[in-house]
Amino acid sequence: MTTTVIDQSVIDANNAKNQAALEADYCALSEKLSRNDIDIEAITRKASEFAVALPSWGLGTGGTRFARFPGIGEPRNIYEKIADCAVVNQLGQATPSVSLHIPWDTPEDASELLGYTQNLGLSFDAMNSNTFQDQAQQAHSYKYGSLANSQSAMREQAVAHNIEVIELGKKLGSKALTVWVGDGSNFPGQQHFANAFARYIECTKEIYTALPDDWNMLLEHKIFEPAFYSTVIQDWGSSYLAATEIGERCKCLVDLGHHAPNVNIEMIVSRLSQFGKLGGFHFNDSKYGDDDLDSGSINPYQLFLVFNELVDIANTQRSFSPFYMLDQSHNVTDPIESLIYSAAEVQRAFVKALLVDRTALENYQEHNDAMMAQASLKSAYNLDVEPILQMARLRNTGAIDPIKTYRESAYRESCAKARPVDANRSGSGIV
Ligand code: RM4
Ligand code: MN
Ligand code: MN
Repeated sequence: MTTTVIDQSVIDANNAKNQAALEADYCALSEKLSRNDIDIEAITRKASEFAVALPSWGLGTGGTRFARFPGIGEPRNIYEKIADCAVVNQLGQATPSVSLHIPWDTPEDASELLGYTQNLGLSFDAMNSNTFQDQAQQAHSYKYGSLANSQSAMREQAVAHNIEVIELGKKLGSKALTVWVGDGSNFPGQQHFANAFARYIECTKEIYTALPDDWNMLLEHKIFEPAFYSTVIQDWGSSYLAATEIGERCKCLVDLGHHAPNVNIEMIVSRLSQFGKLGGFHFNDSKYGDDDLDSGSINPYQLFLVFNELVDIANTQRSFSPFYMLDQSHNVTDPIESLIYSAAEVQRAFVKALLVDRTALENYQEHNDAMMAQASLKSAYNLDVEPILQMARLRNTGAIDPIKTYRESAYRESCAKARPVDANRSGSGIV
Protein backbone atom coordinates (compact mmCIF):
# COMPACT_ATOMS: atom_id res chain seq x y z
CA MET A 1 0.00 0.00 0.00
CA THR A 2 1.48 3.32 -1.09
CA THR A 3 1.40 6.21 1.37
CA THR A 4 0.35 9.54 -0.09
CA VAL A 5 1.61 12.91 1.06
CA ILE A 6 -1.27 15.09 -0.14
CA ASP A 7 -4.69 14.13 1.16
CA GLN A 8 -6.46 12.47 -1.80
CA SER A 9 -9.65 14.35 -0.93
CA VAL A 10 -7.97 17.63 -1.94
CA ILE A 11 -7.21 16.15 -5.37
CA ASP A 12 -10.68 14.66 -5.71
CA ALA A 13 -12.33 17.97 -4.82
CA ASN A 14 -10.36 19.87 -7.44
CA ASN A 15 -10.93 17.16 -10.04
CA ALA A 16 -14.67 17.27 -9.39
CA LYS A 17 -14.67 20.94 -10.39
CA ASN A 18 -12.81 20.23 -13.66
CA GLN A 19 -14.08 16.85 -14.74
CA ALA A 20 -17.11 17.87 -16.82
CA ALA A 21 -15.06 20.33 -18.87
CA LEU A 22 -12.33 17.74 -19.35
CA GLU A 23 -14.78 15.15 -20.58
CA ALA A 24 -16.20 17.56 -23.14
CA ASP A 25 -12.71 18.57 -24.34
CA TYR A 26 -11.55 14.96 -24.45
CA CYS A 27 -14.57 13.97 -26.50
CA ALA A 28 -13.99 16.80 -28.96
CA LEU A 29 -10.31 15.88 -29.34
CA SER A 30 -11.19 12.22 -29.75
CA GLU A 31 -13.49 13.11 -32.63
CA LYS A 32 -10.89 15.32 -34.25
CA LEU A 33 -8.20 12.62 -34.01
CA SER A 34 -10.49 9.90 -35.27
CA ARG A 35 -10.87 11.85 -38.52
CA ASN A 36 -7.18 10.99 -39.02
CA ASP A 37 -7.69 7.40 -37.88
CA ILE A 38 -6.03 8.02 -34.53
CA ASP A 39 -7.48 6.24 -31.54
CA ILE A 40 -7.27 8.65 -28.63
CA GLU A 41 -7.38 5.82 -26.10
CA ALA A 42 -4.16 4.30 -27.45
CA ILE A 43 -2.46 7.69 -27.13
CA THR A 44 -3.80 8.29 -23.61
CA ARG A 45 -2.52 4.87 -22.59
CA LYS A 46 0.95 5.73 -23.82
CA ALA A 47 0.78 9.11 -22.08
CA SER A 48 -0.16 7.33 -18.82
CA GLU A 49 2.84 5.06 -19.10
CA PHE A 50 5.25 7.90 -19.79
CA ALA A 51 7.77 8.53 -17.01
CA VAL A 52 10.61 10.95 -16.41
CA ALA A 53 12.82 10.88 -13.30
CA LEU A 54 13.10 13.77 -10.85
CA PRO A 55 16.48 15.27 -9.95
CA SER A 56 16.96 15.25 -6.19
CA TRP A 57 18.91 18.50 -6.58
CA GLY A 58 15.92 20.18 -8.17
CA LEU A 59 13.79 20.24 -5.02
CA GLY A 60 15.52 23.02 -3.16
CA THR A 61 15.66 26.57 -4.47
CA GLY A 62 18.65 26.49 -6.77
CA GLY A 63 21.22 29.22 -6.91
CA THR A 64 21.79 31.67 -9.63
CA ARG A 65 25.46 31.72 -10.56
CA PHE A 66 25.88 34.41 -7.91
CA ALA A 67 23.51 33.93 -5.07
CA ARG A 68 20.88 31.78 -3.53
CA PHE A 69 17.54 33.09 -2.34
CA PRO A 70 16.05 30.28 -0.28
CA GLY A 71 12.32 29.65 -0.37
CA ILE A 72 10.12 28.70 2.54
CA GLY A 73 9.79 25.11 3.67
CA GLU A 74 12.69 23.83 1.59
CA PRO A 75 13.72 20.20 2.09
CA ARG A 76 16.63 19.94 4.53
CA ASN A 77 17.67 16.37 3.82
CA ILE A 78 17.14 13.52 1.40
CA TYR A 79 14.01 12.29 3.20
CA GLU A 80 12.31 15.65 2.82
CA LYS A 81 13.41 15.78 -0.82
CA ILE A 82 11.84 12.37 -1.40
CA ALA A 83 8.60 13.51 0.27
CA ASP A 84 8.52 16.50 -2.12
CA CYS A 85 9.16 14.16 -5.06
CA ALA A 86 6.18 12.11 -3.91
CA VAL A 87 4.03 15.24 -4.07
CA VAL A 88 5.21 15.97 -7.62
CA ASN A 89 4.35 12.43 -8.64
CA GLN A 90 1.07 12.20 -6.77
CA LEU A 91 -0.29 15.27 -8.54
CA GLY A 92 1.39 14.92 -11.93
CA GLN A 93 1.63 11.11 -12.22
CA ALA A 94 4.58 11.25 -14.62
CA THR A 95 7.57 11.08 -12.28
CA PRO A 96 7.75 7.79 -10.37
CA SER A 97 11.51 7.80 -9.80
CA VAL A 98 14.27 9.96 -8.38
CA SER A 99 17.83 10.47 -9.57
CA LEU A 100 20.20 10.99 -6.64
CA HIS A 101 23.33 13.10 -6.48
CA ILE A 102 26.13 11.74 -4.30
CA PRO A 103 27.48 12.90 -1.88
CA TRP A 104 24.76 15.59 -1.67
CA ASP A 105 22.16 12.90 -0.93
CA THR A 106 24.22 10.16 0.72
CA PRO A 107 21.91 8.38 3.19
CA GLU A 108 23.13 7.08 6.53
CA ASP A 109 21.16 3.91 5.99
CA ALA A 110 20.48 2.92 2.38
CA SER A 111 17.87 0.30 3.16
CA GLU A 112 15.93 2.70 5.37
CA LEU A 113 15.92 5.28 2.55
CA LEU A 114 14.84 2.65 0.04
CA GLY A 115 11.97 1.55 2.30
CA TYR A 116 10.85 5.13 2.84
CA THR A 117 10.97 5.84 -0.90
CA GLN A 118 9.15 2.69 -1.94
CA ASN A 119 6.47 3.32 0.63
CA LEU A 120 5.77 6.60 -1.17
CA GLY A 121 5.46 4.72 -4.47
CA LEU A 122 8.82 5.88 -5.84
CA SER A 123 12.02 4.18 -6.97
CA PHE A 124 15.56 5.27 -7.82
CA ASP A 125 16.72 6.13 -11.30
CA ALA A 126 20.32 6.84 -12.37
CA MET A 127 22.86 7.73 -9.67
CA ASN A 128 25.01 10.84 -10.20
CA SER A 129 28.57 11.09 -8.97
CA ASN A 130 30.11 14.43 -8.09
CA THR A 131 33.78 15.08 -8.72
CA PHE A 132 33.22 18.67 -9.80
CA GLN A 133 33.39 20.02 -6.24
CA ASP A 134 35.57 19.39 -3.24
CA GLN A 135 33.91 17.84 -0.22
CA ALA A 136 34.81 18.29 3.43
CA GLN A 137 37.47 15.85 4.60
CA GLN A 138 38.49 15.03 1.05
CA ALA A 139 42.20 14.19 0.72
CA HIS A 140 42.82 15.75 -2.71
CA SER A 141 41.31 18.75 -4.49
CA TYR A 142 39.53 18.68 -7.85
CA LYS A 143 40.60 22.23 -8.58
CA TYR A 144 42.47 21.02 -11.67
CA GLY A 145 40.11 18.23 -12.56
CA SER A 146 39.09 14.76 -11.48
CA LEU A 147 39.04 11.82 -13.91
CA ALA A 148 41.32 13.71 -16.32
CA ASN A 149 43.56 15.32 -13.70
CA SER A 150 47.26 15.22 -14.51
CA GLN A 151 47.92 13.87 -11.00
CA SER A 152 47.15 10.23 -10.33
CA ALA A 153 46.08 10.77 -6.69
CA MET A 154 43.13 12.92 -7.79
CA ARG A 155 42.18 10.48 -10.52
CA GLU A 156 42.27 7.55 -8.12
CA GLN A 157 40.13 9.43 -5.63
CA ALA A 158 37.59 10.26 -8.37
CA VAL A 159 37.47 6.65 -9.58
CA ALA A 160 36.97 5.40 -6.01
CA HIS A 161 34.13 7.89 -5.50
CA ASN A 162 32.34 6.68 -8.64
CA ILE A 163 32.68 3.07 -7.52
CA GLU A 164 31.21 3.98 -4.12
CA VAL A 165 28.27 5.59 -5.92
CA ILE A 166 27.71 2.36 -7.86
CA GLU A 167 27.84 0.35 -4.62
CA LEU A 168 25.26 2.63 -3.02
CA GLY A 169 23.10 2.54 -6.15
CA LYS A 170 23.08 -1.27 -6.04
CA LYS A 171 21.54 -1.12 -2.58
CA LEU A 172 18.92 1.34 -3.80
CA GLY A 173 17.87 -0.58 -6.90
CA SER A 174 19.33 1.91 -9.38
CA LYS A 175 20.40 0.69 -12.80
CA ALA A 176 22.71 3.43 -14.04
CA LEU A 177 25.57 5.74 -13.17
CA THR A 178 25.68 9.18 -14.75
CA VAL A 179 29.12 10.71 -14.92
CA TRP A 180 29.44 14.42 -15.52
CA VAL A 181 32.82 16.02 -14.85
CA GLY A 182 33.83 19.66 -14.97
CA ASP A 183 37.35 18.78 -16.14
CA GLY A 184 38.91 21.10 -18.66
CA SER A 185 41.03 24.22 -18.81
CA ASN A 186 40.70 27.97 -18.68
CA PHE A 187 43.76 28.91 -20.72
CA PRO A 188 45.26 27.79 -24.02
CA GLY A 189 48.17 25.51 -23.28
CA GLN A 190 47.00 24.74 -19.75
CA GLN A 191 46.05 21.19 -20.61
CA HIS A 192 47.21 18.74 -23.27
CA PHE A 193 43.95 17.86 -25.05
CA ALA A 194 44.81 14.31 -26.07
CA ASN A 195 46.50 13.36 -22.80
CA ALA A 196 43.60 14.67 -20.72
CA PHE A 197 41.10 12.74 -22.87
CA ALA A 198 43.20 9.57 -22.61
CA ARG A 199 43.32 9.88 -18.82
CA TYR A 200 39.54 10.35 -18.72
CA ILE A 201 39.00 7.23 -20.83
CA GLU A 202 41.39 5.18 -18.73
CA CYS A 203 39.62 6.18 -15.52
CA THR A 204 36.09 5.67 -16.84
CA LYS A 205 37.16 2.22 -18.06
CA GLU A 206 38.17 1.42 -14.51
CA ILE A 207 34.80 2.59 -13.20
CA TYR A 208 33.07 0.53 -15.88
CA THR A 209 34.65 -2.66 -14.54
CA ALA A 210 32.73 -2.11 -11.28
CA LEU A 211 29.42 -1.76 -13.15
CA PRO A 212 26.90 -4.60 -12.61
CA ASP A 213 25.87 -6.46 -15.77
CA ASP A 214 22.40 -4.95 -15.87
CA TRP A 215 23.60 -1.36 -15.41
CA ASN A 216 24.43 1.38 -17.88
CA MET A 217 27.05 4.04 -17.52
CA LEU A 218 25.96 7.38 -18.96
CA LEU A 219 28.55 9.94 -20.02
CA GLU A 220 27.22 13.49 -19.94
CA HIS A 221 28.92 16.08 -22.10
CA LYS A 222 28.82 19.85 -21.66
CA ILE A 223 30.42 22.45 -23.87
CA PHE A 224 31.77 24.78 -21.19
CA GLU A 225 31.55 25.73 -17.53
CA PRO A 226 33.24 25.48 -15.10
CA ALA A 227 36.09 25.31 -17.65
CA PHE A 228 35.90 28.21 -20.07
CA TYR A 229 38.56 27.44 -22.64
CA SER A 230 38.31 23.69 -23.13
CA THR A 231 36.22 20.93 -21.59
CA VAL A 232 37.34 17.31 -21.73
CA ILE A 233 33.92 15.88 -22.67
CA GLN A 234 32.69 18.95 -24.47
CA ASP A 235 30.32 17.54 -27.07
CA TRP A 236 28.55 14.44 -28.32
CA GLY A 237 31.56 13.54 -30.48
CA SER A 238 33.91 13.22 -27.51
CA SER A 239 31.16 11.52 -25.54
CA TYR A 240 30.60 9.02 -28.35
CA LEU A 241 34.30 8.32 -28.75
CA ALA A 242 34.73 7.72 -25.03
CA ALA A 243 31.59 5.59 -24.72
CA THR A 244 32.69 3.46 -27.67
CA GLU A 245 36.14 2.92 -26.16
CA ILE A 246 34.73 2.05 -22.75
CA GLY A 247 32.20 -0.64 -23.58
CA GLU A 248 28.77 -1.68 -24.80
CA ARG A 249 26.82 -0.56 -21.74
CA CYS A 250 28.52 2.81 -21.71
CA LYS A 251 26.33 5.35 -23.52
CA CYS A 252 25.90 9.07 -24.02
CA LEU A 253 23.58 11.30 -22.04
CA VAL A 254 22.18 14.41 -23.70
CA ASP A 255 21.44 17.37 -21.42
CA LEU A 256 19.46 19.86 -23.50
CA GLY A 257 21.33 22.80 -22.02
CA HIS A 258 24.87 21.56 -22.64
CA HIS A 259 25.36 22.48 -26.29
CA ALA A 260 26.69 25.37 -28.32
CA PRO A 261 23.98 27.88 -29.30
CA ASN A 262 21.91 26.82 -32.30
CA VAL A 263 23.18 23.24 -32.30
CA ASN A 264 20.66 20.85 -33.82
CA ILE A 265 20.03 18.69 -30.76
CA GLU A 266 17.40 16.50 -32.39
CA MET A 267 19.99 15.51 -34.97
CA ILE A 268 22.43 14.53 -32.20
CA VAL A 269 19.64 12.35 -30.82
CA SER A 270 19.29 10.67 -34.19
CA ARG A 271 23.02 10.16 -34.67
CA LEU A 272 23.63 8.64 -31.24
CA SER A 273 20.66 6.33 -31.39
CA GLN A 274 21.44 5.16 -34.91
CA PHE A 275 24.67 3.75 -33.54
CA GLY A 276 23.24 2.41 -30.28
CA LYS A 277 24.87 4.99 -28.05
CA LEU A 278 21.98 7.16 -26.89
CA GLY A 279 21.69 6.35 -23.19
CA GLY A 280 19.60 9.09 -21.66
CA PHE A 281 18.49 12.67 -21.25
CA HIS A 282 18.57 15.53 -18.86
CA PHE A 283 15.56 17.58 -19.91
CA ASN A 284 15.51 21.29 -19.24
CA ASP A 285 15.42 24.44 -21.33
CA SER A 286 17.76 27.34 -21.89
CA LYS A 287 18.20 30.59 -23.71
CA TYR A 288 21.96 31.03 -23.33
CA GLY A 289 23.84 28.12 -21.79
CA ASP A 290 23.28 25.62 -19.01
CA ASP A 291 20.35 27.70 -17.74
CA ASP A 292 18.46 24.73 -16.25
CA LEU A 293 15.10 26.36 -16.88
CA ASP A 294 11.84 24.41 -16.92
CA SER A 295 11.45 22.05 -19.87
CA GLY A 296 9.58 23.61 -22.74
CA SER A 297 9.64 27.09 -21.22
CA ILE A 298 11.84 28.63 -23.91
CA ASN A 299 11.80 26.37 -26.93
CA PRO A 300 8.95 23.84 -26.80
CA TYR A 301 9.24 23.14 -30.54
CA GLN A 302 12.78 21.87 -30.05
CA LEU A 303 11.55 19.54 -27.32
CA PHE A 304 8.89 18.25 -29.71
CA LEU A 305 11.49 17.70 -32.44
CA VAL A 306 13.63 15.71 -29.98
CA PHE A 307 10.63 13.50 -29.22
CA ASN A 308 9.83 13.25 -32.89
CA GLU A 309 13.21 11.52 -33.26
CA LEU A 310 12.67 9.39 -30.16
CA VAL A 311 9.29 8.13 -31.35
CA ASP A 312 10.76 7.43 -34.77
CA ILE A 313 13.64 5.43 -33.24
CA ALA A 314 11.34 3.52 -30.89
CA ASN A 315 9.32 2.39 -33.92
CA THR A 316 12.37 0.71 -35.41
CA GLN A 317 14.47 -0.28 -32.38
CA ARG A 318 12.26 -2.36 -30.13
CA SER A 319 14.61 -2.46 -27.16
CA PHE A 320 15.22 1.29 -27.20
CA SER A 321 14.64 2.69 -23.71
CA PRO A 322 16.86 5.61 -22.75
CA PHE A 323 16.85 7.03 -19.24
CA TYR A 324 14.65 10.13 -19.07
CA MET A 325 15.46 12.61 -16.32
CA LEU A 326 14.75 16.23 -15.58
CA ASP A 327 17.72 18.39 -14.65
CA GLN A 328 16.69 21.82 -13.48
CA SER A 329 17.30 24.13 -10.59
CA HIS A 330 15.32 27.18 -9.71
CA ASN A 331 15.38 30.43 -7.97
CA VAL A 332 12.14 32.22 -8.70
CA THR A 333 9.53 29.45 -8.71
CA ASP A 334 8.45 26.82 -6.21
CA PRO A 335 10.54 23.80 -7.28
CA ILE A 336 7.60 21.43 -6.80
CA GLU A 337 5.49 23.46 -9.20
CA SER A 338 8.31 23.73 -11.71
CA LEU A 339 8.98 20.00 -11.66
CA ILE A 340 5.29 19.19 -12.14
CA TYR A 341 5.21 21.64 -15.01
CA SER A 342 8.39 20.38 -16.66
CA ALA A 343 7.35 16.75 -16.47
CA ALA A 344 4.04 17.62 -18.13
CA GLU A 345 5.82 19.56 -20.87
CA VAL A 346 8.09 16.61 -21.63
CA GLN A 347 5.07 14.32 -21.65
CA ARG A 348 3.25 16.78 -23.94
CA ALA A 349 6.13 16.77 -26.43
CA PHE A 350 6.05 12.95 -26.40
CA VAL A 351 2.30 12.83 -27.00
CA LYS A 352 2.48 15.32 -29.87
CA ALA A 353 5.29 13.31 -31.43
CA LEU A 354 3.06 10.22 -31.31
CA LEU A 355 0.54 12.12 -33.44
CA VAL A 356 2.90 12.76 -36.35
CA ASP A 357 1.64 11.07 -39.50
CA ARG A 358 4.82 9.12 -40.23
CA THR A 359 3.62 7.48 -43.42
CA ALA A 360 2.79 10.87 -44.90
CA LEU A 361 6.05 12.35 -43.65
CA GLU A 362 8.06 9.56 -45.23
CA ASN A 363 6.26 10.12 -48.48
CA TYR A 364 6.99 13.85 -48.42
CA GLN A 365 10.64 13.13 -47.68
CA GLU A 366 10.79 10.64 -50.51
CA HIS A 367 9.40 13.18 -52.94
CA ASN A 368 11.39 16.13 -51.62
CA ASP A 369 8.27 18.00 -50.63
CA ALA A 370 9.89 20.24 -48.05
CA MET A 371 6.77 22.35 -47.51
CA MET A 372 4.47 19.46 -46.70
CA ALA A 373 7.14 17.62 -44.71
CA GLN A 374 7.57 20.52 -42.32
CA ALA A 375 3.81 21.18 -42.31
CA SER A 376 3.11 17.61 -41.24
CA LEU A 377 5.37 18.04 -38.21
CA LYS A 378 3.80 21.39 -37.44
CA SER A 379 0.28 20.06 -37.64
CA ALA A 380 1.04 17.51 -34.90
CA TYR A 381 2.84 20.14 -32.86
CA ASN A 382 -0.04 22.60 -33.17
CA LEU A 383 -2.61 20.19 -31.76
CA ASP A 384 -3.72 20.98 -28.24
CA VAL A 385 -3.22 17.65 -26.44
CA GLU A 386 -3.94 18.99 -22.97
CA PRO A 387 -7.11 16.85 -22.61
CA ILE A 388 -4.98 13.72 -23.13
CA LEU A 389 -2.54 14.75 -20.40
CA GLN A 390 -5.34 15.67 -18.04
CA MET A 391 -7.21 12.43 -18.67
CA ALA A 392 -4.02 10.39 -18.13
CA ARG A 393 -3.53 12.10 -14.77
CA LEU A 394 -7.16 11.70 -13.75
CA ARG A 395 -7.18 7.98 -14.54
CA ASN A 396 -3.97 7.52 -12.57
CA THR A 397 -5.51 9.26 -9.50
CA GLY A 398 -3.54 12.44 -10.14
CA ALA A 399 -4.84 15.97 -10.55
CA ILE A 400 -6.49 17.36 -13.68
CA ASP A 401 -4.97 20.72 -12.73
CA PRO A 402 -1.93 19.75 -10.66
CA ILE A 403 -0.52 23.17 -9.89
CA LYS A 404 -3.80 24.64 -8.72
CA THR A 405 -4.43 21.54 -6.64
CA TYR A 406 -0.95 21.81 -5.14
CA ARG A 407 -1.68 25.38 -4.09
CA GLU A 408 -5.02 24.35 -2.62
CA SER A 409 -3.30 21.61 -0.61
CA ALA A 410 -1.17 24.25 1.17
CA TYR A 411 1.67 21.71 1.21
CA ARG A 412 4.36 24.37 1.04
CA GLU A 413 2.84 26.27 3.96
CA SER A 414 2.77 23.10 6.04
CA CYS A 415 6.44 22.50 5.14
CA ALA A 416 7.27 26.02 6.26
CA LYS A 417 6.11 25.06 9.73
CA ALA A 418 7.58 21.57 9.77
CA ARG A 419 10.95 22.64 8.32
CA PRO A 420 12.12 25.71 10.19
CA VAL A 421 14.82 27.80 8.55
CA ASP A 422 18.36 26.97 9.52
CA ALA A 423 19.86 30.27 10.67
CA ASN A 424 23.33 29.22 9.43
CA ARG A 425 22.36 28.22 5.94
CA SER A 426 24.42 29.57 3.13
CA GLY A 427 23.34 32.36 0.82
CA SER A 428 25.89 31.64 -1.86
CA GLY A 429 25.15 30.22 -5.29
CA ILE A 430 25.62 26.51 -5.92
CA VAL A 431 27.30 26.90 -9.33
C1 RM4 B 1 25.76 19.93 -14.30
C2 RM4 B 1 25.19 18.76 -15.06
C3 RM4 B 1 24.90 17.61 -14.20
C4 RM4 B 1 24.28 17.97 -12.89
C5 RM4 B 1 25.00 19.12 -12.24
C6 RM4 B 1 24.32 19.55 -10.96
O1 RM4 B 1 25.77 21.08 -15.08
O2 RM4 B 1 24.05 19.14 -15.76
O3 RM4 B 1 24.02 16.73 -14.85
O4 RM4 B 1 24.45 16.83 -12.13
O5 RM4 B 1 25.06 20.20 -13.11
MN1 MN C 1 22.70 17.56 -16.55
MN1 MN D 1 23.96 21.21 -16.47
